[in-house]
Amino acid sequence: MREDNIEDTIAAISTATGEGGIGIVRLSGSRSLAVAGKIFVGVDKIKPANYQSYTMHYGQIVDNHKVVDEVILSVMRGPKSYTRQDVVEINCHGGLLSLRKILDLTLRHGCRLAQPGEFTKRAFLNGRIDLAQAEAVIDIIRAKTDSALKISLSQLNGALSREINRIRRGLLDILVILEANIDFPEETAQTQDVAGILRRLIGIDAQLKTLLTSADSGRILREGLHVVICGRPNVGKSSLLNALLKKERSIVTPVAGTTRDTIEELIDVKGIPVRIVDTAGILKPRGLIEKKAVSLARNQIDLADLVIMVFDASSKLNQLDRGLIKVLKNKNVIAVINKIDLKTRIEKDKINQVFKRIVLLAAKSGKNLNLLEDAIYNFVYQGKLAGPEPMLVSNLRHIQALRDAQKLIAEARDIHAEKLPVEFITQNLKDACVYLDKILGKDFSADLLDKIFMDFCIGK
Ligand SMILES: Nc1nc2c(ncn2[C@@H]2O[C@H](COP(=O)(O)OP(=O)(O)OP(=O)(O)O)[C@@H](O)[C@H]2O)c(=O)[nH]1
Ligand SMILES: [Mg+2]
Repeated sequence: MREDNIEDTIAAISTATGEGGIGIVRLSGSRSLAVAGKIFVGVDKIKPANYQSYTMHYGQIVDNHKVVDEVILSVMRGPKSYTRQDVVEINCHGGLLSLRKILDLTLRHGCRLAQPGEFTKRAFLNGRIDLAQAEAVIDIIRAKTDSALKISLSQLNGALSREINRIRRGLLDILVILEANIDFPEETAQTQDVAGILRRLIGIDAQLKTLLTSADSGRILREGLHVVICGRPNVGKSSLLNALLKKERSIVTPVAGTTRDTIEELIDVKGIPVRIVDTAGILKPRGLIEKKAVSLARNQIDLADLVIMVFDASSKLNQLDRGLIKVLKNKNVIAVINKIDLKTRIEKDKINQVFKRIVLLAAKSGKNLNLLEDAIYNFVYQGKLAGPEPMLVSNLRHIQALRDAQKLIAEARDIHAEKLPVEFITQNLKDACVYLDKILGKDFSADLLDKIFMDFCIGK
């Protein structure tokens, strides 16, 4: 059972552990200023209880007249604070001992140690931010690339919440019309409504689908795009990995069958985190090791978000190429025609018939490598460049709720198109609303909150 009474005044070290220039102990709750008054002596000789909001004060933390540290105290009075409660932040020296001693003093004078994420949870429970915004806080802390950070910031800003609210309002509008139709059927022009409501349902379905499309890119930006390089032996797969990595990671030799194990690396392609895997060339396996290597490569292909199939420009397509094309026909593939510095013999149009994304390059010299990076980037954004305010969903919980809502709306749309009585669809619309409410946290359980905030660090 979590101890998380919102009336308690809580305290925690809010900066990362380890040595740092400064460290922060944060307090939130009605007794924050009173506790500060017991441990802080400002050079201005004013009691913290009398400090104005948004002011900073230089002074000392003292324990029984003994100086613990020299600090700056910041005061943010509720409701205009992170948690909407009175918040005090003590900026002290960043050593663990100093931070621990100050935290300990606050606990001795009436604070309770904060649970993970409890400051942000209070911001949510006190209505300053909704649940989607609260979740964005942890994503910001964890973001690995610029793009991931951008999505999380826009989510914290409320971009996603505004879009969900807009869809929700659209649903409620339809429900109002439907309820009127049920209560006073003779007063509403039934025939006109069917077309009008159908149009609205189609619109909402489209809005949900747009959000879900963006979810694919969102998930990738959060978790990384899983890219697998494959191709027959000796086409230059390892050379391509090294070129993308800009270092000699994978062994390159003129001997076919050089790579036996799969090699995985994390790279940043124009802000997208990419987990890239080099595999053994797919060939007709002879020995046991080759068999194992080929089956490992095939497993990797099954797991990939995107496959880069490498061809050798200087030779004609052979049986191995054709076999692999067949395997990859229905996957997300970028075809790379490598070694364009050599005389070209490959039948490019045959590749073009199967794969719409083709890049010609030379891995050895790095020529046209940027075109491959562009192709990966465009694959993630489906050819659409992210707008000034990318409306991206990246959180799995949100994606699931949106999928559930969209399913219900699509079903309602089909039922309504059949001109069945409106009672048939009102429940769908209400349930879809509940799913949207879950994203925003209008409808939440203690369990859900525990699950979400458990992931946070203490002090946030
Ligand atoms: N001319 C030319 N040669 C290249 C290019 N890229 C790779 N090669 C050469 O092709 C040979 C094979 O390269 P690798 O990168 O080892 O090929 P691989 O596909 O990983 O081969 P396996 O691991 O054996 O399946 C090496 O001799 C490379 O130097 C290129 O762009 N131009
Ligand atoms: Mg190799």
